[in-house]
Amino acid sequence: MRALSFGLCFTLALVGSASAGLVERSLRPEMRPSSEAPVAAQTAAVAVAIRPIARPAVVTKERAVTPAAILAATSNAGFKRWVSGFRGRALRAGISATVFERSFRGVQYLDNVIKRDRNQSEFSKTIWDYLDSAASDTRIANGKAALAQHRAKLNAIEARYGVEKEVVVAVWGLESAYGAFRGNTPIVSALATLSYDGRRGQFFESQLIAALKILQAGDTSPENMTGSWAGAMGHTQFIPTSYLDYAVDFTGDGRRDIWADDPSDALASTAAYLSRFGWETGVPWGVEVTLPRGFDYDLASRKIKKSPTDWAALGVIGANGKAVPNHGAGSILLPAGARGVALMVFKNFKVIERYNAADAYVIGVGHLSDRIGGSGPFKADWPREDRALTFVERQQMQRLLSAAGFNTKGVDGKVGPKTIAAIKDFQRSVGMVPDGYASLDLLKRLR
Ligand SMILES: [Ca+2]
Repeated sequence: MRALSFGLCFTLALVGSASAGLVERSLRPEMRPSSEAPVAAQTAAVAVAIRPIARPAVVTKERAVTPAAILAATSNAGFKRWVSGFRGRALRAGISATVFERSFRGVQYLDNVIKRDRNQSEFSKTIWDYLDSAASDTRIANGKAALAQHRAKLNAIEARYGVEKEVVVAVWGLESAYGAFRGNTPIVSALATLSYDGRRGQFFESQLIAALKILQAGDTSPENMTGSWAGAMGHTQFIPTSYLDYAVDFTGDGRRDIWADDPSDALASTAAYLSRFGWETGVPWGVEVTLPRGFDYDLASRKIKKSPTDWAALGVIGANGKAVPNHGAGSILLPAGARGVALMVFKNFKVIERYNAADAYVIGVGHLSDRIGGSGPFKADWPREDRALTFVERQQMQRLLSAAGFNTKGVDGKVGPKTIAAIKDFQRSVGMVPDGYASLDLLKRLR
C-alpha cells in the first residue's frame, strides 16, 4: 500500500461515544509512493493538513490574467489532451468504453493535488513528536472504543487471518483515525492529475488503470470512489493496485467495499494484507529493551538478528527487567540514538513495513496496538531537548562529514545507511557514543 499522504475532509463517525467531540488527524509519515523510496532513519515527515481539496481555478474573461491563471488554463488544455490519449491506453488495458466515459464524466485537473505532491518533504518531525500524536491519549481511547464497538467482527477477522485485532485497529487509527478521515478527493480526478503531471506519471497511471478496473468490477461507483490526494482509499487507505491484489469481501455481499461507513471489508482487507506478507500470530512487532553499559552500538542494526537468548547473553533484557521471551530472531533498533528508547524488533515489524516502510510509522502502529491492548507507555525517555534536523541542516551535516573525511557518498539530505556509517565513524573519532544518530549535537560538533 505504500505511504501516501492525505488530503481530506470528513464526518466524524464510527468511533463510539468516547470520541464525541474529539477530532483526530490522520497521521502518516510521508514517503513517496514508491518501493525504492528512501526513508530518513530517524525522522518522519507527517501530513497534517485537514482541508478539502479545492477545485481547479476556472479562468474567465472577467478575471485578471495572472501568470497562475495562464498556468491553470494551460494545464487544463493539456490535461484534456492527455485524457484523450489515456483513453486509448485504458481501453487497450481492458477498460470498456462505457466504464471509461462514466468514470471520466466530470473529471478535473486538481491543482491542489499537485501542490501536495510538491510539498511532501517540507516537514520533519522527531520520532517522539510523531509518537505523541500516533499514540495520544485520545487516539488510544478512541481505539479502545472502536475495538469495543466492533469486537465481534474484529474477533472474526482475527480468527480468519491470524492478525491480532489490536494491530488491525491500530492501522485503522493511524490511516484514517478509525474511519473519521477517509478523504474526499475524487480518486479518478486525483490519479488522472498525477498521471498527467508526469512526475512519477507511470506509477500513477498504473494506479488509475487499477482504479478503473475496480469501477468496472462494480465494487463501488465513481461518485463513491474518494480518498486521499495520492490515491489511497477507505478506512485503511489502500491504493488501487493493492486493493486489486489484496482487498477482501468480508461481509459476503459480493463487493469489496472499503469505502462504506461499515469498516468490515476494509479491516478484513488490512488483516488479509498483513497475513499475506507473513504475519506471525502471537508474536509482537517489537518490545522495549534495556541495553547494557558498554553495548557495542554496531550491533544496533536491522541487518543483525539474534535470538532473545543470544541478546540476553550480551546483556540486553526487557525494559520490564525480565528476559525477552523467545519471539524468534530480533534486531536492536534505536529510533533516536543511544539516548532514546531501545527496541528489539521481530519479523512482524517487517510485515507492517509493507504498509509503510518508515520506522516511525511501524513503531506507531506497534505501540498504538500495545496501548489499545492495555500496555503502558515506553519506559525510557526520548532526547526531547533535541529537535529534528531540517533538510538543509541534514545536507550541511553531510557536507561537513564528507569534508572531514567521512564520506556520505552524496548530499541528498537523507539519512541513509552511508550517512549513518559516516556519522558512526565521525562519532568514534571524537569519542562520542557511535550510535549513528543524526542529532543537533552532532551537527554542532561538526561545525
Ligand atoms: Ca462486502
